[in-house]
Amino acid sequence: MQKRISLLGVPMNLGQIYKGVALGPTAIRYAGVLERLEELHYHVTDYGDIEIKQVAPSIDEVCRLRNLDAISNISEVVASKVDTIVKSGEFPLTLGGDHSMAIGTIAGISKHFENLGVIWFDAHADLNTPETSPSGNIHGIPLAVNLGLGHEKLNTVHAYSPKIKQENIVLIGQRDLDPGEKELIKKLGIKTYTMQDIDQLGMRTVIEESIAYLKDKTDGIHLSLDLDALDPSETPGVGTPVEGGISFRESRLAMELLSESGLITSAEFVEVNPLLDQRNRTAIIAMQLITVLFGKKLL
Ligand code: HAR
Ligand code: MN
Ligand code: MN
Ligand code: MN
Repeated sequence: MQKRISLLGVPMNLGQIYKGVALGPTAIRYAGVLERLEELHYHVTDYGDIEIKQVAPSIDEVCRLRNLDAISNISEVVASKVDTIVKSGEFPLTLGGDHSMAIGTIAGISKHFENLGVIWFDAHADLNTPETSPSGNIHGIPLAVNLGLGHEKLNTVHAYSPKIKQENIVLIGQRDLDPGEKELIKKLGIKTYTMQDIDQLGMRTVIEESIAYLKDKTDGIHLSLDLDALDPSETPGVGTPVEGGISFRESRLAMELLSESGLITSAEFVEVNPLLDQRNRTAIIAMQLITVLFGKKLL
């Protein structure tokens, strides 16, 4: 794996209702992510946090999405910054912040790839469109946006669309899918490993199959890891917890296998909200998973 890492915080909190998710990047830094990566002999440049100006809450009158213009503008800033990082040859590691940040991160990354693969590790699919979103919360739509199926103001961030192809996506960990998302997954044939699939196959097979599925047709793989993929008993500090999730041990195994594959070219760890947490547990787990992704061994 690339020995130079760029760390970037995206304290985005406009994609859902809990303000405290803006403290996610700080919480993961306080858990010691930079020091742990340096111990693994990475050269880490911390670019700090993107500035997120707090705006008065708004709902678009036509599409009912919340904070649409603000998120569109911030996504442009995130995309430019991440684009610069990819150009510099460093590994972009972004910390969130709510999952709407993936509109900007993937916009900045995918420009540099013909066929970017995406692994979406999440209790949710984040595949609502403005039409199917039950909440109007933009953290529920970023994957649809990246397929060019969101709102135009989001689809066209960084001046191109779509960002990714449906056949280059793997979903892992889903257990809370809205009707429109289920329909879209089936219609587009998106490779999906729900919790039920993980229970039946085991995480090792799920990751091996995911790698085999993406390996030959992609020229890079972005890992988008939402901490709510894990069970809320282990990562309680998330805004939309869903029972029956992936264990820390299964997640660590997934990171080990992805690390060994050498195929991951960018990653983001999102939805950490220390104000909903106990003793920063969720950020500490995020930090631990990051170190395993970057090659930390138990022995
Ligand atoms: N599917 C629901 C919605 O669209 C909830 C989405 C929750 N999303 C996240 N990101 N936490 O995965 O509102
Ligand atoms: Mn998500
Ligand atoms: Mn591309
Ligand atoms: Mn989620």
